[in-house]
Amino acid sequence: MAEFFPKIPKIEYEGPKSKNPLAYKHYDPNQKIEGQTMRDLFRFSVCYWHTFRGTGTDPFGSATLQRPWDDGSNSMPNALKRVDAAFEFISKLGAPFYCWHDRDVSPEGSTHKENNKNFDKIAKKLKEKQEETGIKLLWGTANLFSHPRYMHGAATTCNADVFAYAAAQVKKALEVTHELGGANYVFWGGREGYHNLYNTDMNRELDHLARFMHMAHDHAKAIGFTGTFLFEPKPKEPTKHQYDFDAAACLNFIGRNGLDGIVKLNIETNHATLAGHTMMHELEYARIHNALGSIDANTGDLLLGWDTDQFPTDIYLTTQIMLVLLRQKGLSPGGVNFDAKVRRESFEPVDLFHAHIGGMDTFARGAKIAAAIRKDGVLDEFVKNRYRSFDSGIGQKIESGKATFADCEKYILDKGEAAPNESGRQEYLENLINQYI
Ligand code: XUL
Ligand code: CO
Repeated sequence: MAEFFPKIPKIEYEGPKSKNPLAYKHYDPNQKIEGQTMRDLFRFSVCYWHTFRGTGTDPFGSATLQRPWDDGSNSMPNALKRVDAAFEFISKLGAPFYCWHDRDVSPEGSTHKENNKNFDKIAKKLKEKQEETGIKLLWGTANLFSHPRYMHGAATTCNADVFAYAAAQVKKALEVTHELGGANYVFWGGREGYHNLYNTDMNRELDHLARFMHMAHDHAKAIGFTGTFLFEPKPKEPTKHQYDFDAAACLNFIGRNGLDGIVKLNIETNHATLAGHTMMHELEYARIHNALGSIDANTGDLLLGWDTDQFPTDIYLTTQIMLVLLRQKGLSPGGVNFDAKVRRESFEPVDLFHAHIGGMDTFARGAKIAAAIRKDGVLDEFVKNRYRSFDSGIGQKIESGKATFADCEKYILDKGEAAPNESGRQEYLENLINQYI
């Protein structure tokens, strides 16, 4: 069979001195970081939607991206051919995983019966290609936002038939994810939110969303799917008030609806910054709640302020991400999925390689830097020391739940004034991190 990327060789690790743009300078899949190979630590994944369905359209202009294998149609032969192009790309890149929405890989039919028939045929081909190349499915998900039927949302729609349609769609997406050995299943809210409370019963909508997730979990149990469910926070776009605003909102929803331990989080960088947080904040917030499942690796542009989904190239960012990920020894069964797209001006197929190579190298560098910081123990030591007043005396009594307000009052009345504060040394610590970058 003719190749889709004929001029591109298999991308290899050549080390930091290499000048070859089509080689890894830092991502060496066999190199170990804190006892784990980079391959296992990152579990890099290529997303099907941006990389194989992106066209370069924006609200002002039409498609720009050259994808010679794709005739732009919604036909099955085109979808099947795209699978070959996708697996050639992912194999040459050397990424171990990929992920999809149902409609990225499989054309929408005129009935749900036809959807399922198309999906079965595509799934068969995906399975063959997975077996042939060893590439695995990191997660599957369903597109519950593009079709006009989902204008009011899917699980949070006001139309019960649309809820039922979404349930049928997720049932099938779960079954295909399971059939393809998917390690996780993602819920991103899509249109699960609202624009105006004049027409919205928020309580009812949130109840329906919880019901939907429980129904998905019940079906997973019925078919033997044991992968992790992941909820992906995003504060805005497409609705004004998304119910999955940030990690804290998602965790509140999970806890309030009996989904603890069933649903974890898939944290995306650009969504974190749109919510007014840093990625490091969102990751640590999820981690301390034992809910950091996977990440969508990308970055936004703070000067633009929408979901630009750019590839990550900032070493400070990936250092901060890796400082958190190394605390929990990586993400498995989750991974680092490039939910990112090349700019519409980067229209040649080779740009897809530059983008992913850059993202993987930036993560590898961040991991090396984070591991060096952790090895010296400077940050951990500083933080531990900062809270030492809680290791004994009144602090220990407070932490262990043995102190009452009355105990605190007596302690302070006896003492007269609190012990003096110490400097937080933020600038000193920022300088210290710079020494490792
Ligand atoms: C949208 C987004 C989605 C999810 C999967 O902003 O990030 O692509 O990752 O539905
Ligand atoms: Co995402």
